[in-house]
Amino acid sequence: MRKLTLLIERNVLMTLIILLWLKSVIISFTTFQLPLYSWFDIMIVFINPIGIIMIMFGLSFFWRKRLSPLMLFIIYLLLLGLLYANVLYYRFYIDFVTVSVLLQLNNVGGLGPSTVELFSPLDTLLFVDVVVIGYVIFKMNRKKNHPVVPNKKRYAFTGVGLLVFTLVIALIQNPFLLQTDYDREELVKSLGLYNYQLINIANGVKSPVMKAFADEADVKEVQSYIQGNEEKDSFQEFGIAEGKNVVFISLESTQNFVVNQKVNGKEITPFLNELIQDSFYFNNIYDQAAQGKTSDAEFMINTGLYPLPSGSVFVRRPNNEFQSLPYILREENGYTAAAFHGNDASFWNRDDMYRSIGFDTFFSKKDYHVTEENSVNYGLKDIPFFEQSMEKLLHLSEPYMASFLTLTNHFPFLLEEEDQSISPANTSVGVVNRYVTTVRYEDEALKRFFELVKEKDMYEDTVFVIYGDHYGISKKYEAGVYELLGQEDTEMSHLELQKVPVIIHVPGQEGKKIETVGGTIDIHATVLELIGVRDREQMNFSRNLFTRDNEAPVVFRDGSIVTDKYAYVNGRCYDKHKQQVVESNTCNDYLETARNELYASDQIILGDLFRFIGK
Ligand code: GP9
Ligand code: MN
Repeated sequence: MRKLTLLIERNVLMTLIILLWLKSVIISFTTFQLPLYSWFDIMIVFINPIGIIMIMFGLSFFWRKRLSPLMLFIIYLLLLGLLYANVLYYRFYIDFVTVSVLLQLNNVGGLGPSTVELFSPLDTLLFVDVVVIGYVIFKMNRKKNHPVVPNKKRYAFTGVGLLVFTLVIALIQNPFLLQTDYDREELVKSLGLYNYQLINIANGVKSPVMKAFADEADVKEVQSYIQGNEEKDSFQEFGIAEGKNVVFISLESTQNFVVNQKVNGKEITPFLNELIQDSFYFNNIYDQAAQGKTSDAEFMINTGLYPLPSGSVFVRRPNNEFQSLPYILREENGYTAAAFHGNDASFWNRDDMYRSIGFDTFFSKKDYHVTEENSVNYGLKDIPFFEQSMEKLLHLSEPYMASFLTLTNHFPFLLEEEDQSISPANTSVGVVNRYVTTVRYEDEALKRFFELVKEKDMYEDTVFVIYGDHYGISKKYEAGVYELLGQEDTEMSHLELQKVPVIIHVPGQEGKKIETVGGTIDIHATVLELIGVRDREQMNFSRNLFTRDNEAPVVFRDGSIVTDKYAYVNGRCYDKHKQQVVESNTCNDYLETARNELYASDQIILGDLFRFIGK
């Protein structure tokens, strides 16, 4: 032991560099699922943390002749803390921490009830050395034992050299790396976690000034990427919902696999299954929400823009001008707009953002009678939520657009036994087993809502747009879904699970299953066309699902895409039907569309470009 402490004392800088490097590499291979397909990729992961780690430690001695072991230790702890924060975050979201996510924690309550579940006993291994090193450093500090710093020039040269080397190699491998910095997995693979965090901080600093520098010329540039100005195709259903009230219902965490799926011989969603018989049922719609979860889905539907690469637009840009559904419908057809939600008004910053989106009224938790008995998990249970909403709905001035957010089917999917009308599934994953019961509860709530709407004679004049807001079962728990469905866990079956149901029910219309491939963002244009609104000068990326070209890629926020035939995910191009990796050139055009659209959408949001052309 004495020998070890002496050894550390003499080589304290080297020891800390090696320890942090080792930990970073081990975590990169064991916790992060990086797209590593060759020995070269693996070698890069070994090399990329060293330069930046050296530079970070080097900060401690540039203004001193002797090393401050305490300072080194503090830097070590901070970097280790950052690494561990990413481990925990990644376990749940399969994503890396961004500055925006940290800033919005108070809007969304952090990881909530799930945090404890994210710890693993093995994590202690990451910290055992801290005790030993801490002890040595404490002793060194007391004895004022400050070793001389290494040759600063040589040290800086090596550190910066390794950093530049890492960057050059990364750019040779992927010339679009910095342009597509929303692809965090690719960034972390190529540059390492710490360099990724630096880029992230730089973006955090850059984005507030983008608004100040934006002008009308940006509008022209952005418009050149937009398909919305193209000639619109005619289709039979155009305008069938003209003048009708439009009710949007966001189904919390509801994935398409539950539709028509049985568990122990019982349908999970009997009401939805019946409803889709008389509705337009879009069964190939992918969840495009990003870190803003429900709020991202709301944002896409209301504006036809993509979510931001990090954080939620609701939190980051609540005071922008938007060309959103409430404004468009008010201007074109004199609609009013109201939002209904049984959670706090400030969650996801909705109270501010709903004003910018153009809602006239927002009924939130404070407008409902919420007790311990009628709430669970995040707030009011869906059945009392719909029941109590009816009075409010009845008093809206028509035609209206009403937006309901359900809540009960939220992770970790808690529900008292008396509310469970289907038994939990019996897979090896508890989260999935419970999910079945909360989805069924949500289905019962929908059924109740339709009963009430019919009772109050509001059914005939209304169009119902019902959609799953985003996935509910994260990758971490997906094994349970594969058990339930009897499927294998492959890249393509994971992609398939990213589908959410989209159901548009127009009373009196015959049902139709529409298999076009699309995404949540397309709900915006689809609804407008059904209401008969077109020929507006528009600046968004939504495509009408009735006429959508299957060749147009559905773009995910990390830059991956899917079409009816191909998918580009995790750095590889797939033929979906053959379930095979194909030549990556096959996906190039789609990826270019993705880059252009994501870039233009970010410009619109971060530059607040609608202020130049009006709502
Ligand atoms: C809560 C609702 C659900 O208000 O937004 O939470 P989310 O799915 O966004 O985490
Ligand atoms: Mn949600």
